[in-house]
Amino acid sequence: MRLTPAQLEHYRTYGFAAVENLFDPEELERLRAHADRDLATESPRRVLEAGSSLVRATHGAHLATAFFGDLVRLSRLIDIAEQVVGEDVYIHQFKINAKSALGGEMWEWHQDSYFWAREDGMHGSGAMNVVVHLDEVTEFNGPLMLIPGSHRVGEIPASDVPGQHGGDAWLQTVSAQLKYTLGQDVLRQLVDRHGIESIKGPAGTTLLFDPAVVHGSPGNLSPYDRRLLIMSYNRSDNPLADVANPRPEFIAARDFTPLRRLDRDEVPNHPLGAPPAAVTEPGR
Ligand SMILES: O=C(O)CCC(=O)C(=O)O
Repeated sequence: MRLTPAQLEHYRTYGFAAVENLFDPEELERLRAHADRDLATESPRRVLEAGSSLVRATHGAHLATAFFGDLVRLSRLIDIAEQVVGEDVYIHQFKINAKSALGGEMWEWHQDSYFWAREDGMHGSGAMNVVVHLDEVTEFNGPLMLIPGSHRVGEIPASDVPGQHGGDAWLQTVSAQLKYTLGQDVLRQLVDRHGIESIKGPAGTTLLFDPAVVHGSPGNLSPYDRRLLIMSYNRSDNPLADVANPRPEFIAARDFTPLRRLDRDEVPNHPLGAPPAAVTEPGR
């Protein structure tokens, strides 16, 4: 599957593009079942909302489960990723964000690329995010919000909350109080110029976005969950540099081997089976 020239043009101009019908209803059902299984499984990859037993997210499910390991290798995804970034790709990050009903917390405004440069040593611009919404998204359950065109501004200075290093320090890069966020003045200038777009739509709504696009999302005050998957592809020839305190492999993969496409472009029908294996650190 390839993007149309209009979709590609939209992506280059605004930093994001919607893709319709990437998954059919049965495939979406499988995605939800396996996402729920991963979210329900205790593991070092799983993060809770601060001071709560609600699950915020899991990371690196593609390393821990055959289902998600195969999902990222679907031709339809690799075709699009290669079309956009122009080369062989691997998965830098894989997140399942739960944004639970009545308590899923916000994501502050940020650029993913800012985190990836500082925390992971990713310096080129060879990456692309694929977001698949597993639930209907409305203005009430915490939609993703983007500042269109902000990827063309480049790296935008962010506040740096002084943090610890090693151990659990990576949690600061995925919690509701993010390590690097944009200040009000900078945001105001950006929004004055570019506006804000919020992504709403039925379950299955799929969005591609450039990791340099400024984005965030409010908390979920509705009685409906807003689960989503984010698969971050990066060019295999844009590997991470060494950094002093690398984040765990399940947050920032260091195996840059190009992904091989699955033989069939079908969402795998693996039984839910046993819970996913624990990912141990370092490596896999
Ligand atoms: O789940 C969301 O609403 C936003 C997620 C996000 O910004 C991120 O994972 O970097």
